[in-house]
Amino acid sequence: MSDAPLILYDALNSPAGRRVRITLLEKNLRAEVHWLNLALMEQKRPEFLRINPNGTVPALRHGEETIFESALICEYLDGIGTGPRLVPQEPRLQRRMREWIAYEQEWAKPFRDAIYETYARERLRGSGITAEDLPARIGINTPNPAWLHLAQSLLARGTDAAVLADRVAILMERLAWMEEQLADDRPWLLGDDFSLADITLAPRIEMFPFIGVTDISERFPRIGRFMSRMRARPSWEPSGRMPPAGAGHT
Ligand SMILES: N[C@@H](CCC(=O)N[C@@H](CS)C(=O)NCC(=O)O)C(=O)O
Repeated sequence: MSDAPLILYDALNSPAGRRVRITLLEKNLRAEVHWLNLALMEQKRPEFLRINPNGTVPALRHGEETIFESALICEYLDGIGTGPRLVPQEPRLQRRMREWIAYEQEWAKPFRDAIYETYARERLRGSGITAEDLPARIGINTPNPAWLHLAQSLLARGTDAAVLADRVAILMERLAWMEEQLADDRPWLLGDDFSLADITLAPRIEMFPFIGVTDISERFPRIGRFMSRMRARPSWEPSGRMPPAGAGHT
């Protein structure tokens, strides 16, 4: 195993990034974090696309290794860190863990639409950037006009309440399955043992207030209890800490 430092590319309020931060803490590992400014499309810089061709955070560099996709990064960290395994050894449980990850990845899509209607738009507007500044501010990060157009459309119009309501309705439908799975009062998604399934779902559920849904625990009490257990873990609070001021994020 490389003894090179772990370098994490991450962004403020990224649920996918928080999975990696939780895993680092659970596995007694430390990483140097590079905070990218998603509003300014730093994740689309050509040099970052060589690390993650999908242009999203998180991504990890470890010596010669570069890894993208939060679940794959977390599996890698589980292999190199210390402490209880987060990927179960038993094939049946491993399959179920991957099913939870696939479940979340599917509803990350409507969630992303909802984020564009809410937090992403506010983040860009709140950054003080004007429509006139935008081509230059985005242009230093990416030559791809598609990303400028996306930012321009966010700045130009307000929230589409109908799109937001539809995406929230889809997300509530998806969460009903998770609530049903927890009917047997298991402490963690795979049963008694904490795993990457829990680390995958919890940071996403924590993001619902960002799209205006503040009553998840009332709508889904078992998910609410799952989140309370998650928040009680020593890795939860530090994994949500803000980057140091001036670290280039919004
Ligand atoms: N499936 C990916 C999702 C990554 C993702 O969507 N990251 C978001 C932040 S949570 C991002 O970088 N968004 C910026 C963009 O899409 O340009 C993973 O789990 O790593």
